[in-house]
Amino acid sequence: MPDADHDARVHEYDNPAGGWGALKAVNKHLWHSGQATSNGFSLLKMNQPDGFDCPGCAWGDPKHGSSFEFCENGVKAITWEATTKRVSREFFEKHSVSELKTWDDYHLEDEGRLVEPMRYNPETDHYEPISWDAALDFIADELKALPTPDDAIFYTSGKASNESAYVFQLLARLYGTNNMPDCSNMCHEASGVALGSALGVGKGSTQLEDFEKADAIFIFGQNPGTNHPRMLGVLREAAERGADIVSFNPLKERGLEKFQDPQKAWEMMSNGSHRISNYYFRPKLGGDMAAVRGMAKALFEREAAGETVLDHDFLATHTAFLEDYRTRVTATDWATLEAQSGMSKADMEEAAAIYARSNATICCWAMGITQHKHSVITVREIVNLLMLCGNLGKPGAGTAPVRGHSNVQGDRTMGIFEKPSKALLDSLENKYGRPMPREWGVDSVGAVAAMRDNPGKIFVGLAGNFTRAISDSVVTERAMANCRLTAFISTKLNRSHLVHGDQALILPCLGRTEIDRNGAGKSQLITVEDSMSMVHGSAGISKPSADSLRSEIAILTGLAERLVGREVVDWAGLREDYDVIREHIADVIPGFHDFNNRVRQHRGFWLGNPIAELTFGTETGKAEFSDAELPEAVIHQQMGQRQGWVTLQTMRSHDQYNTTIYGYDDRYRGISNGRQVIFLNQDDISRLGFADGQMVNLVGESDDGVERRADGFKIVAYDTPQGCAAAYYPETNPLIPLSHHGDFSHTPASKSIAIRLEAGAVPAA
Ligand SMILES: Nc1nc2c(c(=O)[nH]1)N[C@H]1C(S)=C(S)[C@@H](COP(=O)(O)OP(=O)(O)OC[C@H]3O[C@@H](n4cnc5c(=O)[nH]c(N)nc54)[C@H](O)[C@@H]3O)O[C@H]1N2
Ligand SMILES: Nc1nc2c(c(=O)[nH]1)N[C@H]1C(S)=C(S)[C@@H](COP(=O)(O)OP(=O)(O)OC[C@H]3O[C@@H](n4cnc5c(=O)[nH]c(N)nc54)[C@H](O)[C@@H]3O)O[C@H]1N2
Ligand SMILES: [Mo]
Repeated sequence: MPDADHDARVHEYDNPAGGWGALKAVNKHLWHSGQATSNGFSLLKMNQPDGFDCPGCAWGDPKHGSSFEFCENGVKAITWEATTKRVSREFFEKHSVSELKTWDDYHLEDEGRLVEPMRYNPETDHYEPISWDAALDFIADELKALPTPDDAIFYTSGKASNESAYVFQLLARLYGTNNMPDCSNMCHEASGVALGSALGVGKGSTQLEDFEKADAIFIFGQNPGTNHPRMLGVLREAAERGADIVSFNPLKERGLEKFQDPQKAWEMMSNGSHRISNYYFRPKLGGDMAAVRGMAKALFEREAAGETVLDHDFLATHTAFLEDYRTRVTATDWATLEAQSGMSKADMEEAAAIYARSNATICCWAMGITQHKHSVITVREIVNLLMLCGNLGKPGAGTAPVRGHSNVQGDRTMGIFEKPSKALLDSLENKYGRPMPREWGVDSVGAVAAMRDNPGKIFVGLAGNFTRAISDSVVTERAMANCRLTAFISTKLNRSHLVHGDQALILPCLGRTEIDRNGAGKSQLITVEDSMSMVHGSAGISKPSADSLRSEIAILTGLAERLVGREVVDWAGLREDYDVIREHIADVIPGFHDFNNRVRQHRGFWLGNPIAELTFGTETGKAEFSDAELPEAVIHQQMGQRQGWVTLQTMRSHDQYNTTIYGYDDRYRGISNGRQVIFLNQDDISRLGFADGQMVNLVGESDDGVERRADGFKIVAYDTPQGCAAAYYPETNPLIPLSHHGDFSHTPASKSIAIRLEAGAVPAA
């Protein structure tokens, strides 16, 4: 779907992140929603104890005090959901599915909220209304007709609440499968795998309070100015009290440079700002493992020269395999580290010196680390670094994998996982007295491969836009079309509804901002878990967009009644009172005792983390060093050997939430009115024989016979390291082969894609 209507413009943007630019954008989005006043009121209830959890990112809420935190992108998330526009049955009557397939992501979602269940009619190629009962009967009958439950796939996006996620995994497992891929498979999976193997728990170890105590905060591969804007306030406070903020990013992201706090009147009036990072390192794509290893090498060298920089007590008491690691690092020469990281030895030594002088260090990271082939061993390397100076289990220090979707971490805690632990399955069996499936299921990449290779499957999506979010769009779309049924529980129309199986259903649900009332009229509470393992409640405050909408839980329990019956679980009881779901959770999931009371305490409760007590659930009972070898060559080195090729990272613009596109601007990077741009280093543009502003087509690898391309991109000369290109996701997903994913994590390697450029059509004047 090349976007012919938009021609991106490029301009200088020197302003800080936040500030007046953010206020202006908020104003625009409030008006676009069609209900500026009530949405303005809603904002005051966002992330408040008696309000709803921001449906944006998973950054934590403070435990103390009031926290009206201004966040431009939080505003976009709520105004996008709380719009006055509706996708009615007349809309579907007017537009065939084939026609809608030619629309871009922005225009599909901008039509407004879905209002009633719809079923695809292959004869007319239109979606047509269907009653809730008929829709749920239909899915249940289709699922029952499958030869084996393992022919069904139940996908979850991280927007789903703890209660929805718990009910969804329960219905899937009672039905008989662990095929539960989720968006985490495309996101922080590598963090979970790496942290689990190094420390015994797959979650971060820091709390928000730790950011107030850290001497140094390292930020690898994350763009908080756009994706976690509330983090900027915390970073700014840290910078103000003199902590070192050290960024590692190939791009100079504005939010990591300077921030104007819209809540500080004086700063706004004087148009001032505060700097965020005082050190900014620019590795090449995929170069972080080498960069961190270089830091470790510098520390070992200083020790060998007689200095004491390591925390010897910590290392002796709490860690295992240090000597294997030291041997590996010492044997790695600086030239290799420089070539692979794209950083100089002096830079790595400087980063090590900042680290060594800090008494408490936090390492944050996000997609720039996890979406590579060698992501798991890169996360392990970051943990290695933290261990060297004892930065685990003490205030102001630890790991901070900054999560994406507002409840992606909670969904996993609730058991949404294709590789469930024995403990979880035993606990479910104990509670429900039924055998649980023991064989592991498919993850996101595995689901596409399964649907591609074996027609006749059923795909049920709880939130999200799977078809658009996963890699290899052409292959994925063919795989979805192979299904006998695709069904999505959604708030907005997206491409996953249009690339359908033989049969297809859209099941529209309430959003998080809306009041969810039970049969007796009582408003219900849901809960979420943020990146810092804080669990808190969320209750909508606005009137539902349509009376015909159902809550996710009403839809899921309705399906469960039909599919697995009422004998094992009183699904109606769960539906009528989510407190009852929480009682089930308290019985099955560790850490949730007395759930209903604790979640109603001011700002909820902390699930705890054994690492805070220096307890490690590993085989050795200690924090384990990884002595993994560096990859032989990372992707930018491989592309350097191939004439005409560069490495592409796919990232978010400031005007999008994953596949939800709010607009065509990327303010901080100076782009407006278009998304089809490719950021390239000027040397690469010249070397490849193109010109700044020229239109090109992007071509990916096709050695398996699949043609991979994305057409109609404008070249933008940009300050990015040589050989390292950047463009927005999801338009670039057709370029990523399904098999190009992280070792041990299966996360599509969305930040290291091999591409070449072809001259494209010249745009009409
Ligand atoms: N407004 C908004 N908020 C969001 C989202 C959204 O789309 N919009 N998405 C949510 C979700 S699900 C997630 S997972 C998070 C994503 O949050 P981020 O991880 O911040 O998302 P990306 O835009 O993918 O940004 C990746 C950053 O890593 C850098 N990078 C890329 N490759 C490398 C590398 O090899 N090394 C280093 N050091 N840096 C690299 C890029 O230049 C970019 O700054 O945000 C969440 N919050
Ligand atoms: N190339 C590339 N691909 C990537 C990434 C990348 O950086 N590069 N990032 C990956 C990452 S980190 C992630 S997390 C995935 C995201 O993958 P997903 O989570 O599957 O995608 P989203 O775009 O967040 O889903 C948007 C849709 O969710 C539905 N929705 C919104 N709110 C609600 C709600 O409250 N309830 C329900 N039931 N539905 C709702 C709406 O219909 C909307 O259209 O994409 C991944 N894909
Ligand atoms: Mo994500």
